[in-house]
Amino acid sequence: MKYFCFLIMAVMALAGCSSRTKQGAETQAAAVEAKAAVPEVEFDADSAYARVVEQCAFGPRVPGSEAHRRCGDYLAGRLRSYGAAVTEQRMTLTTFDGTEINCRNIIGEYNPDASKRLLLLAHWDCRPWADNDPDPARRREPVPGANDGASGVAVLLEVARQLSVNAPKIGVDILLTDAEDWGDSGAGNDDTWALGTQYWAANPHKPGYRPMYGILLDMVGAGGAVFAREYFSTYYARGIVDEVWRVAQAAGYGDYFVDDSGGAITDDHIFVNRAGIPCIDIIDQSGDGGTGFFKQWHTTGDTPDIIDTATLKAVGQTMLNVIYNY
Ligand code: AHN
Ligand code: ZN
Repeated sequence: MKYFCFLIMAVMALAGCSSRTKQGAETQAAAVEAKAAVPEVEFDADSAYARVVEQCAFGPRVPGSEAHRRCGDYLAGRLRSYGAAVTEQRMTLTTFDGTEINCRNIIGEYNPDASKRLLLLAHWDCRPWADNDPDPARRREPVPGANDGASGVAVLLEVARQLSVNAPKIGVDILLTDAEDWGDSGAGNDDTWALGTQYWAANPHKPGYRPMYGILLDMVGAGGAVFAREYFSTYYARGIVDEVWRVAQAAGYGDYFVDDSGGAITDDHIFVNRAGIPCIDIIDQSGDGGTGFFKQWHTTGDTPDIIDTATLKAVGQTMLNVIYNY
């Protein structure tokens, strides 16, 4: 019996030895690198989904509405509860149709003194009209904004919760932008959209604010989402697109983060780029509805039931991997 045990141990030792010698320095280095790339922090998509439901429970967050006011308080409170240093920009903006709206951009900072920073942003307001609704009678109702609004915010709130538990090496700023969606869909005028971000770009929350780059999340929760490489993102920040898509694909989310080149989309990132901060847009261009976006885009059907936790996970985990790879 003793002899038998010894034999097994000897064989195991020899096998281990030979496999070790076979493993070249390069493979070992690759293994170490792969290990370092494994996310230390797990994005909880169920938590993110709960944040979508909570936002939608206020009703459509149309600027000026009671739902908007109450949800703004909720968002600032959430960021505070996750340990962010929260500042708010409150301003009155005039929309293309002449409406004066009380707006607020909500900013949560992590590691405020770190010079190497990342800006993560998403709009939290809802479009006042579901002008794309299949039922013409409902086109003057507001959009519930589960995907178009709440999904990006929900992912960033779960990122914030993780940041409060695992301090990142770099600084991270979460910017929840207002009045993105009160734009004129009839005119080819960029400037009617993203009013909150335009205000922020002209009045940064910190003078001389210079993050390394920004990542905008817009419509990041619908089942079957496809994140093609959006045109302006590639134009202004190709290297960042490449890196974020590489990180996503390495984590197994290549079905979402595809290598196709996408359309040119007027969104918050345009005004961040124009302010000199490279910024990409992760935006669902699955094109299901013929609009180029998800099927329920700017309809009354943009409700939490169309949100898929697998999509939230793909985007949220990619954000965490990007942050914690520094
Ligand atoms: C336009 O339709 C011009 N831009 C889409 C930006 C947007 C609307 N994102 C969410 N809702
Ligand atoms: Zn919209």
